[in-house]
Amino acid sequence: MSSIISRILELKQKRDAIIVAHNYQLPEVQDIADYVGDSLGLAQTAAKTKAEIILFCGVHFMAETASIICDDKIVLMPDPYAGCPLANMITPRQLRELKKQYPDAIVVTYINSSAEIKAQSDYCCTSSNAVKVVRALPENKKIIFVPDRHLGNYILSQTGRDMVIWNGYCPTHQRILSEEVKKKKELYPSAKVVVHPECTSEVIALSDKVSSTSGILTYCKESQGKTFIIGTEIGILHRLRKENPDKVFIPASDLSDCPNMKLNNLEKILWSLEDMVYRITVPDEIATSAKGAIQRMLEIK
Ligand code: CIZ
Repeated sequence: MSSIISRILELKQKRDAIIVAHNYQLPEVQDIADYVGDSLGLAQTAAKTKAEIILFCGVHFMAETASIICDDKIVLMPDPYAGCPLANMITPRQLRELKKQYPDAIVVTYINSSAEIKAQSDYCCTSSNAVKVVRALPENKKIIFVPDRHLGNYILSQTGRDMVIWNGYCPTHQRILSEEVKKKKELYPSAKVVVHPECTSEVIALSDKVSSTSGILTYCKESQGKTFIIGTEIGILHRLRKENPDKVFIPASDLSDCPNMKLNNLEKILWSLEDMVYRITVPDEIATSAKGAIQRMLEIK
């Protein structure tokens, strides 16, 4: 074991910390984590832990969500600059103005958003439950969906609901081009194409399965298929290959690499535990309203 890993494990015990890592993190970060998953799974794991400190390896909105759900714990991020461009594509003022334009609409917000945006929302959703959340809302109601236009359009295609969709997008998923997916399909004709709903509608149209990261992992594990073309952030390939050594996983694009997700590394994890930085907190008033939107989502069965 490398000295950096043994020092992290030693400090983790001393500080009473757990390390949780998103499915898009660097392989060595995933391998050292106590739990690897999607943002909601990570926040729920954090909420259940008895550890005092949660070292959250992901991007800022994910650590914020953990801090909202587990307000009695210390949430640390190894790199405070690991932000999310999609979450930054709508500001609280812009959402306030949109709500004024459609005062009767129900606001559904993707988990990839800041705490302030969640606080102004009626419901939160993740990529795994977005369609279910929207289907559960009264049919006569208009729905404002923020901030991801691709996930919004995917929900619209599945539900046919009256939706106002914000024009945000994830730059990493936007880089997955339908032309590239077509070429990969020609190279691997028996492969299943499995994509994330943050992909463009052209890419989604070429897929066999559209799913969140946890859904992608489950689908590939349970499928009889042997080869899969994966349309999401390439960090997920590590877990897919580790959990399915007899299957072949091909990235839909080599460019779908999120630079923010890759800011966390072993050195920064060690420094974070040494110096107890960088603490993520959310002001009480914002946290209480944001928690309401998250709880209403969790109540939808
Ligand atoms: O909720 C998450 O963690 C994100 C951003 C994607 C996914 O599908 O897991």
